[in-house]
Amino acid sequence: MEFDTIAAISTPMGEGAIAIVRLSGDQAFEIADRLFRGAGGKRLKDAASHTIHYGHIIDPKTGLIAEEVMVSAMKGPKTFTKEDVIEINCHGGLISVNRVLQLLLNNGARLAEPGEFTKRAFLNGRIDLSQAEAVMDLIRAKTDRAMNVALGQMEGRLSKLIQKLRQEILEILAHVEVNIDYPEYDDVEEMTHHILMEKSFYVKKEIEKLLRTSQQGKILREGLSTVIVGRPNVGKSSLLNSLVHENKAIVTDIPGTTRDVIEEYVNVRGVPLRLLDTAGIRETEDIVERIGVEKSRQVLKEADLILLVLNYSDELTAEDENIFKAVEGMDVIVIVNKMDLDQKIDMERVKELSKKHKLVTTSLLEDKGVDDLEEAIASLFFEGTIEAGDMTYVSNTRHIALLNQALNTIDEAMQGVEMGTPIDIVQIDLTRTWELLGEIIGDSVHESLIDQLFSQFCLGK
Ligand SMILES: Nc1nc2c(ncn2[C@@H]2O[C@H](COP(=O)(O)OP(=O)(O)OP(=O)(O)O)[C@@H](O)[C@H]2O)c(=O)[nH]1
Ligand SMILES: [Mg+2]
Repeated sequence: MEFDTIAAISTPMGEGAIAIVRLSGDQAFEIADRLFRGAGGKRLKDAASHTIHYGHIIDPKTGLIAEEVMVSAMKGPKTFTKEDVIEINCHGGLISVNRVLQLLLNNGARLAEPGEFTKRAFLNGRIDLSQAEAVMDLIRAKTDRAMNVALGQMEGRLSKLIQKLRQEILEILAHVEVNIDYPEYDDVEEMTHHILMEKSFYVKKEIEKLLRTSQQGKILREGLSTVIVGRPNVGKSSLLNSLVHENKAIVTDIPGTTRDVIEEYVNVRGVPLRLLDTAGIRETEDIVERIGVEKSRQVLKEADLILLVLNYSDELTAEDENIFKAVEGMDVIVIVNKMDLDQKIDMERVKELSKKHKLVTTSLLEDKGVDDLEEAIASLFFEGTIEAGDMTYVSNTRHIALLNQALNTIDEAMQGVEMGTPIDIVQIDLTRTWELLGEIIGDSVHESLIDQLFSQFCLGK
């Protein structure tokens, strides 16, 4: 395919040591050569591919030096977009990169839309749609695990699986075709029935397996939203600090220290957590604290996991009991903290309240019990549901929706066979399943969807 030549700043806006302006398209070398003056008058178009060159960007109108640069020259097809690509490394700083970009735009390049470089990689057949989406996930990954999932997807792990399933469906369709073309053979019908059920069952199971990973996939990508709650002064902020191994939250002996929700990302034994420390929940006259308490109640509702902290050296109060009520039915780990002090809490009552939850005891001051807590978090996450370490995770909402639809259509096909529905009706359901799976990797997707998907990317990617 032939496209015009696009340009964009590919590094984040702001000050940095270097910033990169990227050009992609047939004219990339020509346009760059209009502006670039290398040592000894060297032209980029004569340079060997995948080499880097020192020189200056000259404004052709004034003849003045606009910027001192290093230019990477990469000829297609072994580039990100499969097109000719030029990357101009400028000094970091808004003025300098913008100046270079402006000159490129004045000399034949067009400003790229968000995601247009990746879109070209897709349109030029270097990657499929799920791989392109993985590029975006990779940029947004907040945890190591999320990064690995995205990398796996970018390498095409999910694509291969989907292709395999589509191949299976094609084979089923071939049998159906035989049945339609040669209905006069009696045994054909029986055989088709058998093969159809067997293969469809396999495809269905595989889709279900993928869908089961989707919850974990989402968590791996965004982190398990984990909220630390409890009365003031029980040690919530101390808990956040000990889980992230850093003093991120202010800890004092004054009840009501934390006023706003504090957010930190941390990896606990392979489980990515988005950890939220909240203001201690209590009735209060202090207006700032009251807003904080209200926020605590709100984040509570959206949590995947609750760490409910109690004070061993204090009696249980009505507020503690209320917090238990508020988290009923959620995944909760109850933490009885300050074990180093004298007991005042009624442990029998705590155990009763924690019947459906995990219970650990800690002394955060003495750094005791944190291991047990980490263990409890990891086992909650990995218990039963998650399988081998490097399996393929589905984490993208668009993929999940398509897989769900594919599951429905294959179900309908199977029900049709069971009920003796005419085979050409079954064929329609099977074909639809094949198409839906194709949409995941970008076969048979509508152009407007492609535009919309890529527009979610950042500029210059
Ligand atoms: N003795 C003892 N003190 C602790 C322990 N954990 C925390 N503390 C102390 O308890 C006080 C309160 O700790 P924070 O972590 O600020 O408590 P919090 O729950 O965040 O309090 P608010 O933000 O006010 O709701 C501090 O003085 C901590 O040093 C513990 O295990 N033992
Ligand atoms: Mg606090």
